[in-house]
Amino acid sequence: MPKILVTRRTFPEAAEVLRASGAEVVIWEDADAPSHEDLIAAVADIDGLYAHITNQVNAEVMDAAPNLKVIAEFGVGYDNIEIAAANERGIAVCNTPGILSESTADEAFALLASMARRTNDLPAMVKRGEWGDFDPLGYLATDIHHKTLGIVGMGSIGSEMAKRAAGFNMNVLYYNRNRRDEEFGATYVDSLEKILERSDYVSLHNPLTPETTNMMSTDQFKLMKKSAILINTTRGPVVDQDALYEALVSGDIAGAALDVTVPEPIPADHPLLTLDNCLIMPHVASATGDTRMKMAMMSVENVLAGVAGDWPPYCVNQTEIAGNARIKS
Ligand code: 8YV
Repeated sequence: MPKILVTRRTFPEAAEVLRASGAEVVIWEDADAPSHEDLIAAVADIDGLYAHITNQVNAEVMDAAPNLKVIAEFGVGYDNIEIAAANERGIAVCNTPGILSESTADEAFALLASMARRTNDLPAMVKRGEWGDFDPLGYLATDIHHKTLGIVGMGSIGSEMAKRAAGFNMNVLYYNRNRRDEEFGATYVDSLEKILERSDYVSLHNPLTPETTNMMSTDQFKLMKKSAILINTTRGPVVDQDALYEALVSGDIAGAALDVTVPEPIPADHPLLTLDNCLIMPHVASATGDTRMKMAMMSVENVLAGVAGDWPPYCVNQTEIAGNARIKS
């Protein structure tokens, strides 16, 4: 009987499908995620790991799990998994692509709209009883329509962002490693620098890799318009937060909305939280009931296929491990 560890609580429907497979299923139900040491102890005899962003699944974890055939990440980003170590060991790594793109773009666009139309700071002012007499020059916001949105990373989520922006009559630019066949009305720009210079809003949708770590730092903020707003729904380390704080305080850019930070959760005394022109959400772009349920079911599909010795449907390293895959041995 294969054994599966799920590192966070999950939907009852997902747990039921896992258990109905006949596998032994251990679900980490604690309020806190397992520590690295807890994880190492818990993986000793597992065949499948249903993992979450809360844990780094590195070579040490993999070596503590000699039977591990498959790691199914709950999410499209799998930067918390040491993919080179998984490849070396023939462990299949899977994710949940596609199904969360629209929800994530919905949130990214909501952040853009909130910063533009000041639903971030003005309601707090009203609650403080500071709503003064009508003033034609008071509480001015920034338009969304006919402004330029720069999308960095035109994958599935970036494409959904472009579609939303088109509905708001925005001009949309995108920068991507390769020009896309389908552009959703957006115009390709061949460098990060150019898109930063031209955009009123910059929305990040590229994955976190060694190359994109601190991709947005002092030099990049200086290239942006002083009126520009940054939206980050990808991964915290893509933005150099100290440089962002400086840029927001000095006026190099006008505002930022972050769904992701370093670390997560961001400490309550973090300098970014003192700024009115910075909106921070607790990494919830995919967090709608419907989407999280789909992600859970896709993770279940992945982990069950792997422990049964089949290629999981959303395996990201099938080519890399084709010669040494544990699921086939
Ligand atoms: C998840 C995400 O909520 O898919 C991703 O990459 O960031 C989110 O959808 C997160 O990974 C939690 O595991």
